[in-house]
Amino acid sequence: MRVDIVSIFPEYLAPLQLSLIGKARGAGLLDIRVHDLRAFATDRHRTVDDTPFGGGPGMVMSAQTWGSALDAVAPPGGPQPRLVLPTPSGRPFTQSLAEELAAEPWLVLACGRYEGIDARVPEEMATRMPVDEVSIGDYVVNGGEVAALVIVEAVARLVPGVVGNAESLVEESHAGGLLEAPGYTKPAEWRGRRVPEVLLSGHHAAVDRWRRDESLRRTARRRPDLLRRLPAQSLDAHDLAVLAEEGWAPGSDGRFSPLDPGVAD
Ligand code: JBE
Repeated sequence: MRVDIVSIFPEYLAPLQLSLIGKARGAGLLDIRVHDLRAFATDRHRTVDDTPFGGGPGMVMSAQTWGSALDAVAPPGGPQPRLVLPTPSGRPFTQSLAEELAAEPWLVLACGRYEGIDARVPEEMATRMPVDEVSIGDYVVNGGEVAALVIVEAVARLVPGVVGNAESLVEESHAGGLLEAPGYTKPAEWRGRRVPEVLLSGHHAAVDRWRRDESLRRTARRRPDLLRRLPAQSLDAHDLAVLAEEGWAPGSDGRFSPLDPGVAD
């Protein structure tokens, strides 16, 4: 997979040289190219922003600079990438979107700063490539670079070969719309706290069942929003019994809701 990242702070993307992502680049699985937006500014001061039409605080990144940069990265008329613009006003970035993006051969990430990028840029680019304005969460960071790191890491680890043990991708949190069960390692007792006995039993089926129960309980307690999105038909009778203990049951629409509204939710 090829990933181009455009930013006024290319050094912000340096962590992509480390760890799993860095190794995958070395192995030729990922071709990540970072570009300095300022190289596409035309004035003496390399200006990339201007005051907003209509007034208001802050500065807006100019369409001309972004247009030149994106034309240089993905020349019109040639093969086109999928363009991702991290912004707090984008649609939520989820594991499911990460899976979708991981299937693309080529992504371009456009990192905005200040009050964002002139809104005509995504409009114009959408005439020749798929464009997604994406948010990593309901909080504000100083620019799209940190969000780009999150998105690239979540996507890259789903590219075949990047994560050595493919099983760890199946087991982890969010894989099946549920949170992952808690993990433990030696010693079996630490400061008087014992590891759940079933994990020491060597009884694999019992361990799997216990982990499934913990996933369901954790999801119900910590992320009722995820539980509401879970199709009841994907669960067996034992799963339903565990969730009933947590105060949740499926309705006629096959969706979960609290048995005692206002308590579990
Ligand atoms: O979520 N995001 O993609 C952001 C981008 C820029 C600033 N804050 C964000 N949350």
